[in-house]
Amino acid sequence: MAEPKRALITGVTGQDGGHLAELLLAEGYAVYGLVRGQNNPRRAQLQAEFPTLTVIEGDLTDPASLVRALERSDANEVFNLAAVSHVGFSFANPTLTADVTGKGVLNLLEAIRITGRSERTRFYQASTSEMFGGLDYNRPGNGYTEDSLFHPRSPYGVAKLYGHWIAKNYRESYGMFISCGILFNHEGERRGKEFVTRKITDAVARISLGRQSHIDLGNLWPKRDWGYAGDYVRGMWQMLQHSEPDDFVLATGETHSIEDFLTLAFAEVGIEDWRPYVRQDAAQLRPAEVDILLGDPSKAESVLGWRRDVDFPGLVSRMVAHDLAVQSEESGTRTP
Ligand code: NAP
Ligand code: F7E
Repeated sequence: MAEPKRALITGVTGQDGGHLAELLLAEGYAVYGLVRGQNNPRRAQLQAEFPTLTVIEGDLTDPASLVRALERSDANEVFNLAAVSHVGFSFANPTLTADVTGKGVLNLLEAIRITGRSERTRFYQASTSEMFGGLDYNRPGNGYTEDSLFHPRSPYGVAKLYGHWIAKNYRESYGMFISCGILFNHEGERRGKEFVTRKITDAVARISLGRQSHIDLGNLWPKRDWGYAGDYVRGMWQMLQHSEPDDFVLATGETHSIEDFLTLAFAEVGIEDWRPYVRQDAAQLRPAEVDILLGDPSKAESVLGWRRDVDFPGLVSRMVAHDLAVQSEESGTRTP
């Protein structure tokens, strides 16, 4: 019987890490997940959900821990999902963001090289639409492609651009199998509540159950190309199964404002006018905003056969349904 493929996921405790672990375990992989910190609160949750996943302790800023993680997992496929990933947080923590989201990529690539794994390891780098910037003089037209101009608008976007280019450089310099997925916003039940979509669906559920009065938000006009995370991790995996390493945009080809998201989310609980429930919170404003993001996934669709199953209304609907179920259960357990 053939040996199972072995995958190492960094950022396994994050949104995409959970979806990807689920997919790879279902595909029969032996899955290893890098978990940071001496007492990470998400570790127990991860092990409860995926008992067959092997946790390896390590941190993208600690090169020796990455060497050990590669030696222990002996992974054929490495998915680098770990990052400081919140754009607002990156403005307040720019050096940390550069160290983890930027230089962390280099640390992991070097660890692959110095352990002699360059030729037998396929590497996925989690690049992002935040590299495009989406502002007046670099607007998306019919959608950003793999060849569009980059103009990042945050320490996060700048750090990701370094990660993107160092990954491409290692592909070109050392012939390594490295693919970069330029992923537009993707959301779902596993999304952190620090991101606007989940913050809204969590609040909508609480408001409808009388457990919260309003929601504090920043800018409501920015537009994003929002897809479902489960569809996007399938695309990541497809990139590493392809015959050649390359860069691919994953997006829906549609863009919607935060106001659009609010309208659909509140409608799910029968509230037609969301305005009385939303307050402006200056603390959520960023020093520079990304006005509009829209991606063109044609290359991934034609070369990889990637497609998305969940559309924008379907995404909002499943997130609200999930948060309603979570909140109802919590209310239930508190009822005497
Ligand atoms: P996420 O939920 O914020 O997860 C980030 C992960 O990185 C967490 O597991 C976190 O661990 C880990 N991490 C942070 N600092 C670390 C460090 N120093 N060493 C090791 N691990 C560390 O992010 P996501 O939404 O799943 O996104 C996955 C990747 O795709 C990220 O690189 C993100 O920047 C990128 N991306 C995301 C989107 C999107 O819309 N979701 C779009 C484009 C690109 P803890 O649990 O310990 O904090
Ligand atoms: O903000 C506005 C905010 O934090 C979306 C990350 O996964 O996708 C994500 O980055 C928009 C922005 O996501 C609040 O100003 C208003 O215009 O949900 P977000 P993001 O910044 O687009 C990209 C592709 C990534 O790569 C990142 O890792 O919503 N906004 N009010 C708010 N945003 C937040 N978080 N909270 C608010 O209260």
